[in-house]
Amino acid sequence: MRTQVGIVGAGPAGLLLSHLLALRGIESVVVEIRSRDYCEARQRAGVLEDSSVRLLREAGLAGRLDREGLEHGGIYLQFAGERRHIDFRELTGGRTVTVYAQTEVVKDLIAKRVAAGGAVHFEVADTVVDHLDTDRPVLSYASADGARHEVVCDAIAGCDGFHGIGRPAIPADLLTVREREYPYAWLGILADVPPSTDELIYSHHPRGFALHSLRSPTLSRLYLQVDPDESIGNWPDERIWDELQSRFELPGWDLKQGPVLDKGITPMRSFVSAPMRYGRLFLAGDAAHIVPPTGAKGLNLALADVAVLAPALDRLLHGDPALADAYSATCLNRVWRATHFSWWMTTMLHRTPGADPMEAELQLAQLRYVTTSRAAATSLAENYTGFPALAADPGTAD
Ligand code: RFL
Ligand code: PHB
Repeated sequence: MRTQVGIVGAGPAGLLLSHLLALRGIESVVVEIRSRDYCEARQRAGVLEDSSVRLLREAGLAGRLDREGLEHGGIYLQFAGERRHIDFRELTGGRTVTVYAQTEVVKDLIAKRVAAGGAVHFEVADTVVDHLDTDRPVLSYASADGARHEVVCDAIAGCDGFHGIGRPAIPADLLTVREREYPYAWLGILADVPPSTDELIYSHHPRGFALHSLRSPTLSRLYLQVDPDESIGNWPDERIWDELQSRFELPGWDLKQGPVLDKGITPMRSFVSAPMRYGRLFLAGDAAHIVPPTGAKGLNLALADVAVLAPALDRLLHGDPALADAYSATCLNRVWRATHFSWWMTTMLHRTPGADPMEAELQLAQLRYVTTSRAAATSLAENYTGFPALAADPGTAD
C-alpha cells in the first residue's frame, strides 16, 4: 500500500492532522489501537483556547462546537476563604476560552474523516514505523482481522500519545528529555448535575487543590488533588463529595451534588522530548510532551503542533523542506511556554506534601499578588487563553 502521510494515533492530534492534510489535497492513513467507541468515550480535557477554536472553525470543524461550546471570559481562583475572579476579556482585550470536551472534538473529527472517505483504521495491533531516515518511511500494522499491512509513505506522524511507539522509534541518544513528576495526582469525576458555577473554580486549600469544571449546562466535571499512589477503590462517591464540599466551601455558596457517571485518577507530570523530528518521522501532541492539566494546555498544544505540521508537510512533499526543518523549534517554543505556565499554576495551587510553613506562605503571597496586581493577572490571562496566539496561517506562526 502507498499513501503520502502515515499517521499513528486517532487522538485529537492525529485526526486533526489527517483533516488539515486532506484540505491541502494530501492523502493520509490513520491507524489506532483502540476502538472507535473507546476513543469517543475517553474522558479528558475540556478547555479550548481561542486560537484552538479559531483553528477548528477555519478548518470547517466547528458546527457543533459553535452551537454547544460554552464561551468563558475568565476563571475564579479561591484561597484563604475568598474567591477572586480573573477577567480574561478585560485583561487581554477580549480573549476567551471555550468549554467543549475533548471527547466531542474527537467525535467531530472522526465523523468528518469518515464522511470524507478518509482511511482511519481502528483496533490495529503491533504498529511499527521503519526506514525513518529515508524518503520512503514505512508504517506497518496488523488490522483487526489479523492481516498484516505495510504502508509506504512520504512522511510519518507519531501522534500516538505518551505511551506510543513513535518516540521510542527515535534513537535514544538523539533525544533530550526533560521530565518532572509531581508528588500528587488528580481524581476526576463526571457528575450528572448542573454546574454550581458560571466559570471554572481553581481552589487552593489546606486539604489540597480542587477544580470545578463543567461539560454542559447539565454535566459537571470536578477534580481533587490526591496522593500519587492513591487507589480509586478508596474513594466511594460520598467521600469524594465530602472532600469537594470542604475544599470549595464558601459562605453563601452551595456545591450541588449528583450521580457520578465516571471517575478516575491521573498522575501529574511535565515531560518534553526534543527534537520532535527524526528524518521523516514527526512527533505531535502528547507523543512529544506532557503537561500537568492545571493550565488546561495539553489538548491545545496537540492541536497547535499539527497546525504547524500540516503546512510543513505540504511544503516538504512539494520539495521545500524549510518549514519541516523549522517544525521542532517552532513547536518547542510554544511547548516550553505552556510547560512553564502549567508548572507555575500547578505549584501555586496544590498543597505540596511535606512542605514547610514558609512554602505555604509563599504560595498564598503569589495567589494574593495574581489576584490584586493587574500586571500579574494579565500574565495569567494571556497564558491561559493561549500564548503565543496561533497565527491565521499556522505555517507562519511565530
Ligand atoms: P492522545 O489523545 O493520547 O491520542 C493518542 C492516540 O494514539 C493511540 N495509540 C496508538 N495507535 C496506534 N498504534 C499505537 N502503537 C498506539 N499507541 C497509542 C492512542 O490509543 C490514542 O488514541 O494524544 P494527542 O492526540 O496528542 O492529544 C493530547 C491530549 O489527549 C492531552 O494532551 C489532553 O487530554 C490533556 N488534558 C487537557 N488538555 C487541555 O488542553 N485542556 C484540559 O482541560 C485538559 N485536561 C487533560 C485534562 C488530560 C487528562 N488526562 C486524563 C490525561 C484532564 C485530564 C484528566
Ligand atoms: C476539564 O474540564 O477537564 C479541565 C479544565 C481545566 C483544567 C483541567 C481540566 O485546567
